[in-house]
Amino acid sequence: FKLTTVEEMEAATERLLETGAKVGADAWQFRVKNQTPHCKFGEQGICCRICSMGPCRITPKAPRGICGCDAHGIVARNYLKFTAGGSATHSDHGREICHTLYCTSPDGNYKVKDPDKLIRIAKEWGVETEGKDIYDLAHEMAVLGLEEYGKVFGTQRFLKRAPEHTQEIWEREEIAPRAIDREVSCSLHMTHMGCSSLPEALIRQSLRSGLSDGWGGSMAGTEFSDVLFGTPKPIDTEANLGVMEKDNVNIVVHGHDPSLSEMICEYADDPEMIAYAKSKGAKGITVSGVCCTSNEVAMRRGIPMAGNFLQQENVVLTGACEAIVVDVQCIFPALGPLSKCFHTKFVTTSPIAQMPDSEFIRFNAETAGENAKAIVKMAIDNFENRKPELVHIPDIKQKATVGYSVEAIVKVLDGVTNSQVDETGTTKPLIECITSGVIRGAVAMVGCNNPKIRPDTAHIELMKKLIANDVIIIASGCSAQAAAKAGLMDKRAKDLCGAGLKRVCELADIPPVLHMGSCVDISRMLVLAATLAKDSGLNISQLPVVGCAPEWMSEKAVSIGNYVVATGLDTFLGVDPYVSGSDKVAELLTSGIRDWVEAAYTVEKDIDKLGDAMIARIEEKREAIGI
Ligand code: NFS
Ligand code: SF4
Repeated sequence: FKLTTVEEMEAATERLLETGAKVGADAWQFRVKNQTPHCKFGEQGICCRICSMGPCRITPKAPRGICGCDAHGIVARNYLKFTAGGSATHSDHGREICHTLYCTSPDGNYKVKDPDKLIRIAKEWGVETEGKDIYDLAHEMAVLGLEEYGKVFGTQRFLKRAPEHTQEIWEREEIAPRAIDREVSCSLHMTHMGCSSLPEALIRQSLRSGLSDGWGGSMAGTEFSDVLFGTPKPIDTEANLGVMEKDNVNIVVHGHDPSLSEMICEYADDPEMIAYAKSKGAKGITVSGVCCTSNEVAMRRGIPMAGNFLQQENVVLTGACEAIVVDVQCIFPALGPLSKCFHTKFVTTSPIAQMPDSEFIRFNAETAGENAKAIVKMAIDNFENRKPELVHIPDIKQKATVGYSVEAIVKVLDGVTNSQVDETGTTKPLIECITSGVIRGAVAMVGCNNPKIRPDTAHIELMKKLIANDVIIIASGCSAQAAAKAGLMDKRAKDLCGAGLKRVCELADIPPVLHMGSCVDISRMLVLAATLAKDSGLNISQLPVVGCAPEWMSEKAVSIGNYVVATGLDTFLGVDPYVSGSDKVAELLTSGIRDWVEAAYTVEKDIDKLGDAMIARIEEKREAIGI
């Protein structure tokens, strides 16, 4: 067993770019060159264009905008807008899932696959479940879920899942999120010309808006996706471009909402469709994924992961992609013109993400079956249009075991300790591994990749370093896919761990990097942290657990950072969130907010130092609680 190196992945990309050159294709590798160096004002967050007296830029000679706003106000406003964008995006995804739940019926496109989980959430929300038809309950819960977005009074229902201490902090600091949409609106209100310019107020609202995502919209997205499509359990799959199959019709699903990708997988597996593909000269149909929708279907169906964010153009460059089917978020508009250089159909499906040079097949929960069937058929019909001379699928892939929901983690770790712990079905065995020092702590590795960092290296190198130091990794999003591509989700990667973590991997039969799902599934990590805190009697901020997004790029990632920090977990970033233009804002984020929420950010662009800083923090936390 050997990990795939970043060099090997880059060589595969180089070979694909050669194909691209033949057909005149553009790629991010070239566009980055055209865009660097980036605008310094933008990088530092000191450019404001929220009113038409501007745009205003802060310089030593011009320390204030025309309205008189200083660098601190401008940077903090930009930061809050960035957060609100991310929070809106995740949460709207959650809303779509609630809507899909509302569309379930025993003989329709969508069914309730995990009724037990639905009943569990209903009980948590104080909804009567006794003697109720499961579909009636699903519809009732869907409406209640949707109401969380616009509730007139009160705060998010899921906040009750947090330990008392955390809830008290949120109340005390006035950051307990109210209606999800309200927090987004309120953020945009605060950042309007002539509203807030006090950094403390703007950063506080950033935390609140983030929390409305993590403990609101994202959590609804995760929980109700599990109800609809099943709660993930460990399952074997593969990752990297080599999962595409030369003789098959290749359909790549890309985006975020499992309502679409689940349906595509369903129809691609239909004997009638497979027979149709064979009639067109293919041996079968392969569905693989890119970005978070890939994580969703990998976790639940073992659908292979073709790659993460910065690999999305590569799937088209293989010349073997019949259709790349997208819904929302993180989709390069570049896919339109790129697919025109090949036979690939670029299929957009959501009114929220419409792009030039795509074929728009509007996907609705109500007509999902027909829509998915039409898309699969379109891909099959396109097989004969392949240009064989352009086909090259890099022979590069790794095995991965994925599907570690909180429920699954609790289950696999039951019985890893041989001592007094006899309470099964709790996180106590994991806590014992941590308190005994067999595992030093845990890092939640999340987020995107970004050309500002050599893609995937930070994820992979940090994970290697951490597991060698007996730190277990939980991963999601494109970080999880980086791990899978490298081979870190292969159970044999246990040999790269320190002795303690290796033993745990053997006893529990797990890889050292646990795939917890998509980015909305970072809500699973919140639930895990809350459960660990409750089961151990510690506060979340006392746990030797931290979060890390070393290559993040999107607004969603900033929203995530805010809710992870506001939940009490220190968060380590490898890319600066455009705040270097204000020492006040930078100070607040890296230290000041610790007084509010018991955690803060560390920004460190040197990846090795970032890893050292995380290990040091974990050891500090251990020492503070005397373990
Ligand atoms: Ni997350 Fe998922 Fe990837 Fe980044 Fe985009 S796919 S929601 S934002 S790029 S990790
Ligand atoms: Fe300039 Fe103030 Fe208008 Fe921003 S709000 S563009 S700083 S005048």
